[in-house]
Amino acid sequence: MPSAKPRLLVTRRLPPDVEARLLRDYDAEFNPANGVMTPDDLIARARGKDGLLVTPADRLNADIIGRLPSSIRIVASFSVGYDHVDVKAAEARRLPITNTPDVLTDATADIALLLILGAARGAAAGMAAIRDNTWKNWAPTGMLSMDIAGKRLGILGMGRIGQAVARRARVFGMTIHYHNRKKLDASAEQGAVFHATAEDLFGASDVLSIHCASTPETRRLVNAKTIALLPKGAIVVNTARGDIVDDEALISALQSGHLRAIGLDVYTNEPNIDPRYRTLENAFLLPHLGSATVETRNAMGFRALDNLDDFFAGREPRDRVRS
Ligand code: 8YV
Repeated sequence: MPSAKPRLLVTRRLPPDVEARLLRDYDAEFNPANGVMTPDDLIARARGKDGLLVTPADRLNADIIGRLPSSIRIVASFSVGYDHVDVKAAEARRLPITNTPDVLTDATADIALLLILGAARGAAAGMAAIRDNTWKNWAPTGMLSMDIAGKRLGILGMGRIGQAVARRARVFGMTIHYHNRKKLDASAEQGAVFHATAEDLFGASDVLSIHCASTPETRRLVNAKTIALLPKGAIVVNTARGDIVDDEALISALQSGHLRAIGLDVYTNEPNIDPRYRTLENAFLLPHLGSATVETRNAMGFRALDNLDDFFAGREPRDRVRS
């Protein structure tokens, strides 16, 4: 007898509580290898399914969307970012795409603060000195870094996560500047200074923290030209998407001393990052941990399932994204 539950292909293993709900409500096929599926594998396994639950590692470009079986009626992404999906191509096929906003705002903002503090306070070099046993004595002039109190934090992209970073950074005594497509109203700004262009923001940022989505407009927005606008000794932090930054320009600005330090959680071509990053002692680097807490990953999974539940119950999914 055919199952009455909607049939889902789930491209990666998910937290146990999320999988338990999935198995209760769906006829779910998991990816036993738990690696990133090749496009051909994904398309083959999607045959006979009603929906897909994917992650940012699954690049759903127009070609792959065009090759998905017609039985697939929805794609829910386990992520807030949806630059891995060609939403226009999906719309052309009337295929709804959903994401998981809100639930990872705090976790990602926390990681941005960790990067700001880690970069400003020389944490990477400090940790290396402990690990390599090269810390020989405490010195009044040793390993001096930079206070963040009193410094200007430039937030590129003042959406949910950018605003959550601003709230935290104010507590640390930073003044907030931002650039966003739209100026926020005063209650959301909380005194933050709006800059009409990214270039203006760069000129006013002792620390630049990236929180915009990756789009054709923002790709490589942080490049040799714009980095040159940052004051000498500035810090760049990225918890958004690697492709917003030009690696070559960032690394050479760090090597030349124009930048004091960087803090990165996201990279171009993850996890095969530019190997030069590993050699830079003023680079505080994390492996895409923005949303990686038990609480947040559970909430993301439940949010993705809420969207699927809505869809299969005939309701508009709450987090449907548009091109
Ligand atoms: C992870 C993210 O890529 O949600 C996003 O857009 O960038 C990250 O938090 C995601 O959680 C992995 O599924």
